[in-house]
Amino acid sequence: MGKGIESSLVIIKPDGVQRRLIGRVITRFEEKGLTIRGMKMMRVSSALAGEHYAEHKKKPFFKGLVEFITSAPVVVMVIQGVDAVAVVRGLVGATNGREAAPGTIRGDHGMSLCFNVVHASDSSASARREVALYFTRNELVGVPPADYSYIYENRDGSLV
Ligand code: 3AN
Repeated sequence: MGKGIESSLVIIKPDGVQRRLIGRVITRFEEKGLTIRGMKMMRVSSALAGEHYAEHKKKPFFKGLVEFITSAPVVVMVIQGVDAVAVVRGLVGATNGREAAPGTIRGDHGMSLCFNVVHASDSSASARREVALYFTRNELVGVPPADYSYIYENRDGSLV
């Protein structure tokens, strides 16, 4: 059963930005038929990184993860579509770039577990929490793209 229209938070991490992969990553989401509802380039503060990765606070890699995500600019996006959270995770691939399937963003562009090019929300609840951490309401656009009637058929989900 699908979940209907969802938004997912995607971050092109410092490695993706420094390696000039911004355009390629955005293209994957656009080509799929997903919609970008908000996007900005920013530097993540330690406080924001701590909140974002709160579930990993006790993990041995937490400090390195916060250092990495705050080390250089990132691009954050809100990506919308029917079942967007699962669809985006599928496009992104497994956490470790060496294990991620070819054809996924991580599978095609990464060799690392920590430097894995993108972050994507792992559930609808995480997505809501993460979107609210990075974006204010007025930074998100609400106009449905003109091509929706060619991307979705009526039975695909309740369209905005
Ligand atoms: P995902 O990003 O696939 O949801 P999570 O939520 O398990 O993966 O981990 C969040 C981030 O923490 C990953 N994107 C990765 O950068 C980093 N990470 C996860 N596990 C490890 C680990 N064992 N060692 C170093 N970094 C890790």
